[in-house]
Amino acid sequence: MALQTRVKLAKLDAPKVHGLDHDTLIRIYRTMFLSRRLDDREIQLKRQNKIYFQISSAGHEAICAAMGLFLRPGVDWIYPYYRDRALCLMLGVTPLEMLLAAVGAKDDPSSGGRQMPSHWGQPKLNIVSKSSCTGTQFVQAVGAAEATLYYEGRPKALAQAKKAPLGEYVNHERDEIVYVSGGDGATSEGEFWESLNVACAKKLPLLYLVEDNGYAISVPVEVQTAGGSISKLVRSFPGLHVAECDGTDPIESYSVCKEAVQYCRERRGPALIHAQVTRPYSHSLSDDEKLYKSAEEREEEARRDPISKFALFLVREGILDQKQIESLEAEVDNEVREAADQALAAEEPSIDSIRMNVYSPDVDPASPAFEAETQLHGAPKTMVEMVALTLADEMAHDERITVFGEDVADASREDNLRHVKGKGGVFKATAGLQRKYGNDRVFNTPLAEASIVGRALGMATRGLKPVAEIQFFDYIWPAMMQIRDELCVMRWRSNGAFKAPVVIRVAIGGYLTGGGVYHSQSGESIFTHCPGLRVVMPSTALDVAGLLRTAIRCDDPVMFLEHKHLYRQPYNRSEHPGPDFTIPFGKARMVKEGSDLSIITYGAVVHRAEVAAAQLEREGISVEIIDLRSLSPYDWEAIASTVRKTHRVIVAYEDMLSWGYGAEIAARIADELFEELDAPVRRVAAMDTFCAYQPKLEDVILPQTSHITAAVKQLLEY
Ligand SMILES: Cc1ncc(C[n+]2csc(CCOP(=O)(O)OP(=O)(O)O)c2C)c(N)n1
Ligand SMILES: [Mg+2]
Repeated sequence: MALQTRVKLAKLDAPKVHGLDHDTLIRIYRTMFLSRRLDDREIQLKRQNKIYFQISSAGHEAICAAMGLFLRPGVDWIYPYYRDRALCLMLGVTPLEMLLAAVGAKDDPSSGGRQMPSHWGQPKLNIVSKSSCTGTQFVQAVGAAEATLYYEGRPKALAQAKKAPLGEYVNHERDEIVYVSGGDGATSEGEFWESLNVACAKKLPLLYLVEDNGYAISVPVEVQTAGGSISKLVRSFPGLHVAECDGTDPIESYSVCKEAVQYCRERRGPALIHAQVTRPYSHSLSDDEKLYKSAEEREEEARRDPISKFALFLVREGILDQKQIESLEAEVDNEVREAADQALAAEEPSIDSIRMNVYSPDVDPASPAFEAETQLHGAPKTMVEMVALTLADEMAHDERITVFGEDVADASREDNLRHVKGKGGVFKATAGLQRKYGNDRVFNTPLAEASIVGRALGMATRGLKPVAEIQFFDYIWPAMMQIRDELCVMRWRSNGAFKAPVVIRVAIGGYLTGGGVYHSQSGESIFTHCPGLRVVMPSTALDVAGLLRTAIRCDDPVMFLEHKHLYRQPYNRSEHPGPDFTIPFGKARMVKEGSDLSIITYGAVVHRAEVAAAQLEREGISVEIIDLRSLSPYDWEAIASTVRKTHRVIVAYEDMLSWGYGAEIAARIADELFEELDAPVRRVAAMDTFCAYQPKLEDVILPQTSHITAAVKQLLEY
């Protein structure tokens, strides 16, 4: 291998320089230079229109190469960002693999041509797929570090995770650590602060590297960060080891990384390195730094360039002479040329492949494998009781399951458990679980929704099965980017290398009396609009049992919408259907057969439709009701067959009338079943405004039985 050829040039009995032997110093330089040359080559290819995007690691090579000496590929868990090329080279990502990503080749191991270059990801090296979002990685890395501690105490969970799909990449070692990096700009994201809070509170083995090149595109660091120094700001986090270094100097970086890595390995808590680096090549090829950086600044950066500085150092210290440097560089150039030639000749992904890995290829939650008979027993349970019972059943045999969110534990202060009944969720949906399964499996989180979902994703990436709770649908928005850009996309963007089988339970919906705009909203269509995510919304306790179990046993992210108004109703209770009762996703429930008209509905409107149908029955009108219960996927067969039977259809839903979930169903019926219709498709839905606190106002906003009855009569007049 080329690297070894060069290493032989060093004198075997050479003394150490700053604690580093000559081979290591040469290895660092070679990696830094290779990183720079790969950037240069990509820039050339971009200018020749042979690749489509370029973002460089130039200026960041020294700190990244130094860090790479301490992280162990396939053992430590790595959440790098796009300027970590030298680190990834150190860990074993090859120049060819990097250039395969640049050309968007089928065999690009990070994404199969789906993501931009420099979005690293390789499961065999524990390098977790990264998105383009600045900052999302921090909370995911927290989840990964929580998995480290969890596996330490729960070997059975590790064994179970290894048996699941992609289990070949599940691993854990006693002194492993998690690494996460980002730029100075990314530290302004809330997720950075949310992550530090949890990492310090839980003393996680998490190493942060902030690569501060003084700019976030054109925004200078003093505008980005109060006082201009992130390390100054974070020094008061308890237990956080903080160090600052010149990240353009590999030797200084080496000693700082060594100490920080050791701190994390010894389980003393998290560490943060603030490395001052440069950014000599503009933000990306789409940016021109001359538009906002002065000539003096750019000259100063050039003087600090890590590559030229370190080459000079090696010559001055007598480690390599000028000729040896030139020969090393020529060798690297050859390596890059060969890799580029190979990458340019590489096969492109097939057009058909675009649909692959949106969902799990291993577990199909809509398949007959999830059909099961009920074994009803015990007293009837409400919907909310059934949530807790189903979680308890599944947790009993699957130690990978963790349950967390705001207020979900019985009591965080364990001593109190002897004297108090316990909270177990604001709706009691998780009551008793902490008491039964321990506070490492069931725990409260800080009030920070992005980190709840991000942590869940980090745990799921490492093989756990998190069931996270978002207390109210109205407060899901801080987590939106973690859901839409991370959870939903993880499997697809890594071309099936990583997965995100998280269950997010969310209390949703109105009809509350006094809920108001922030405790009553719907909005399921926003999430059914996200490929990669399964969305279900049961309206009975029996469906809760079946669908929640399927959600947990499936291998995709699932949003499990629990209607608050239905939690404790007497009319939808059920006896326990047995510990293995599952219901396939995408299968509607026939609530009531009828012949004159069909109502397609779900959630709290199901019962309103039933009441309307009972009234209409007395007037001789026969209504068929379909409860979709699974919104993505949904049961088009059931919809089509009821429309073919009655030829008149109402789509009734609590979401907004315009662009709400039912609008799409109505559009598809009009589009594909037009010939079957004897009347236009009608929607009965919420007004396009907000749920008000005043009950009278809420009544007019949300769909009511009377609205359904009126719509039925109107349609029958056609
Ligand atoms: C959440 C999010 N907002 C905005 C962007 C657009 N964007 C990409 S990189 C970047 C600047 C990042 O700066 P910094 O964190 O300092 O990293 P650097 O590129 O300087 O290494 C911005 C604004 C993004 N990718 N993600
Ligand atoms: Mg920056």
